[in-house]
Amino acid sequence: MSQTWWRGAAIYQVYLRSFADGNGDGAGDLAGLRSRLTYLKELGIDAIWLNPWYPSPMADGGYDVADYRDIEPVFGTLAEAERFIVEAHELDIKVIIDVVPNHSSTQSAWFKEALENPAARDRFWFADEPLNDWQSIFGGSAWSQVPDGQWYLHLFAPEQPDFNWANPEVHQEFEDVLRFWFERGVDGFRIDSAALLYKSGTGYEDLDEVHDVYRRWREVADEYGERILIGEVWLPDQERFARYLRPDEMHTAFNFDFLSCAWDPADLRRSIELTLDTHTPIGAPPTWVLSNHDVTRPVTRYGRIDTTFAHGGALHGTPSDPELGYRRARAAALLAMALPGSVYVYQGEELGLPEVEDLPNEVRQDPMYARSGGTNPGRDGCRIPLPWSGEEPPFGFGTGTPWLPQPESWRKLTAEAQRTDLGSMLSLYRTGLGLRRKLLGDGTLTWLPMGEQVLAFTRDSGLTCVTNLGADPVPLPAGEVVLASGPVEDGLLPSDTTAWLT
Ligand code: TEU
Repeated sequence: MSQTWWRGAAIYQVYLRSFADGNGDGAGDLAGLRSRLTYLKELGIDAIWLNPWYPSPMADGGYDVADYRDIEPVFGTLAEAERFIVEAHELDIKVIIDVVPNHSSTQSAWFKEALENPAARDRFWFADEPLNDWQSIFGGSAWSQVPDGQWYLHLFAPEQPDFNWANPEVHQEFEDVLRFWFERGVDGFRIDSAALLYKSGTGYEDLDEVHDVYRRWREVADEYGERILIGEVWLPDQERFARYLRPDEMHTAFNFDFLSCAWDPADLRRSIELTLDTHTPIGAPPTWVLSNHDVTRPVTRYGRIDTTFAHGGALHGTPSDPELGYRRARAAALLAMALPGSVYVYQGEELGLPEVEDLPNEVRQDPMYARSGGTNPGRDGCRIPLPWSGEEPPFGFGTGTPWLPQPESWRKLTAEAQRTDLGSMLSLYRTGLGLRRKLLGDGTLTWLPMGEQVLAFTRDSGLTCVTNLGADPVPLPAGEVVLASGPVEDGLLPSDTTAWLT
């Protein structure tokens, strides 16, 4: 791969707990992932991003990290993680791991020390009374009290105390953590809640000081050669967003504008143009993201009347037409893959899994559900263990009972069932990612005028991508159709369909 593999990479997100279970305890693990690496190779991806794999009480699915230098025993061991990195590299697959610098776990050594010794509290935000009326992003107050009467800040769950980034010890700690994993061969970090680290009297989002942290992290990454930093930066202000991607900060950041965008030609065009306009001047490659472990699965979202992604589960359970959603998700996948920059595939997207919206409340584990008093269903519905094979749960996920129940209807969606079906979502992803490797990736695009309902552009390689978002079929431009998300007959592209032409 080229020196700058990350500029045009296809990155597959592994939510380890739900990927594949190698030891039969009902939770995914490194053994399961290692046994499925050839599946990922055949899918045609360049890199894997893993959600946090560190020891964790799992109050927030592993985003409550108790030890940044080890592996959660449910997932495996540090030695196994090292073997996994080597095996992925042997297949020419890069490994990106999650780092969580905004907050820790109440079970971390530092927080336990702070509880025992009030003189050791400066690594967190402790105070005699709540310093403000901030609400936790998961609901309820952002302040909780410890037995001796002091309060500490947690922007997320009470089990996730926020670090105090005004303390140089915190900086030192995270630079050491980055080195620890770079030395073990990881190719990059996805930085959780990256804009939230600093707090002031006025707020916590996107304070200017945060950029000093990433400048320093970039220096550390650069010491190890081609290693990358990817930011989770949810900021509507594109000028502020772009600051994180200056040449001496992060390499890329997730495109949440595109992820949240409605299935609408004008909205999508606006989002794509905004993205290109934001990234081009700073020379950072855009990213194209349709889903992740925090948001509604595209098959379900695109089948609704309101096709945007809404926070707080606002659209949960609203009617969704499964066939319409599936067709649009296929078209969206080829559109995202054809755009210049890197593309993300969240596990199960390639199988066309829907959001599971009818989970019994008693099995829900996401803290959003309990913290919101049940008004927000939380994110469990996009984190259901993957269906690999067979006719009934656990669908080859492992031998134990999966930690969240899988719908019976997923027998049609297993990787095994889709592997040999040329019309399946899996085949579309495999062919699309394969062609993308040869013809697409980084670069620019040129729009083709095909009317308001159609998004059409040509890439430097000569590949043309046409998406029809109108109700009626449209004639395709001249060229050979090399891939389409739906049936193309007599040179006509149906509604909600994408075609690639050379
Ligand atoms: O998410 C950050 C974040 O702001 C989320 O709360 C987001 O707004 C929400 O999930 C959208 O539905 C990151 C992780 O991706 C998430 O899984 C963690 O729960 C969170 O940080 C805390 O670590």
